[in-house]
Amino acid sequence: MNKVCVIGLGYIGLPTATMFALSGKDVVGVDVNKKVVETLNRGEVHIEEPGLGESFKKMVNEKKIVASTTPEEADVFIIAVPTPNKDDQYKSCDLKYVESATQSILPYIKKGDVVIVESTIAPTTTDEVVKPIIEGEGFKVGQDIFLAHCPERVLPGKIMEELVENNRIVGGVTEKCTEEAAKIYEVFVKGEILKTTSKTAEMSKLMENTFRDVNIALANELTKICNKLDINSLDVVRLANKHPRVNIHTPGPGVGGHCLAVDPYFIIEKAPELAKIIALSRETNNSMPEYVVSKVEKMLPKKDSKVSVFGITYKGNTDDLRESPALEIVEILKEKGYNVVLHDPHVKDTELNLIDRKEAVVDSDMILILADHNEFKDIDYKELTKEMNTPLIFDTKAILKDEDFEGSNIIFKNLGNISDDELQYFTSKLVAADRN
Ligand code: SAJ
Repeated sequence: MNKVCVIGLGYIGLPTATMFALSGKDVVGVDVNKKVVETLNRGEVHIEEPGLGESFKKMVNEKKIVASTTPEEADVFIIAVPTPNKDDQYKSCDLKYVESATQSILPYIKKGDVVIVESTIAPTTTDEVVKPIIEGEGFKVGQDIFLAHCPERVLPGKIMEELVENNRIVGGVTEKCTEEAAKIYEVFVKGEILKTTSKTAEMSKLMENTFRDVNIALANELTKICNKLDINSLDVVRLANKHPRVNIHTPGPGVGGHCLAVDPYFIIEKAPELAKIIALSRETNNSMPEYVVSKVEKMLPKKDSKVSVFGITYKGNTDDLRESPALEIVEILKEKGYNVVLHDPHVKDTELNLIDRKEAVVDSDMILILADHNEFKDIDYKELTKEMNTPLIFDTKAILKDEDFEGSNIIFKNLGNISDDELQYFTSKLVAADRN
């Protein structure tokens, strides 16, 4: 194996292409976006990922990697294109990019080549969708062409490191396909290479993220039940997790990002009558933004109150806004008439009108924490809340503690202490204060 052709130069394809070049292979990276190809051929990268830029530039200078809008003949073809949700009933896996990427390599593949799909796909897609496209060209998969699904499982921010260190699932359409694909990853993977079938590989990848989604849903459901029964759910999570075999996840304002909020639907679409817990978990996690807003409404019955949102990303310490439940909460609050201002030290977007922390809290009625950025953990809230109309903090990410506010005039709420009883008492006090 000397030459690798990578289709799709995004968050996964570009680091993967760079990794093969660093390992001494000749690489051609293909992307439909001409601008991206031009940028890359100048030695610059269009995505932010630690360690990627320098390595890529070096490989371009050494002519080990080149970007192009069309594929070239190679020994290995790697497909790393997006697979979004479709707009249909099940939010099923949209394979249009995987299909067109496969079509695009047909004129360039030859006997003995290996084709690998890294994109996240619904179970059985490699067998039922990709294989027929290749065989339609007269090749026999398993004899002429070796086809496998090798899902990516790396964490943005640590991709260059995790591509090498993580264990890698390699699932071939036939045993020979698995063996041939495994050899490709042995070039740079230091983790274990886990050999299996393509459909087992597809399902394993999806279940990793589904496992997490279902567990978060359980925590979110627990919170709703506890708030009805006047029990602190965060205390329940903390105490139950003292058991050696229990790991209840953390309740929050919802589940975002490009994986947990997307992948479970690819399982549901294949067996909707059976995927009950998975579907219900999606529903539960999707209900959290409305739930958070309903609690804000109880705390701030006056619909023109000012709400200062701290953190709009889908999780802490990232600038990633994809599927962010925080943005959904902001939208619903605005629709209801609240005066919502946004503060997020990680996001650069100017269209969102982000403002700094101090400005955000002036005359505010609530600080609403929606992302667990480290910056929010060490703020002197006693000082900050002085500028507020009501010194009320609602922390939906459980980053602050009740003890932090003992003896202060700050009213501190989190998902654990907003039971129906608590809030009834709380609002009656607020209304009384307003009458005076
Ligand atoms: N969240 C909670 N409660 C928790 C944990 C997370 O509400 O206890 C929320 C987060 O705030 C966020 C969402 O869930 O909105 C997802 O965050 P995450 O950190 O669980 O996951 P991702 O999407 O950033 O990354 C996941 C990872 N998968 C697993 O941990 C099984 C990562 O390893 C994968 O590489 C990535 O998906 C992927 O590409 O599949």
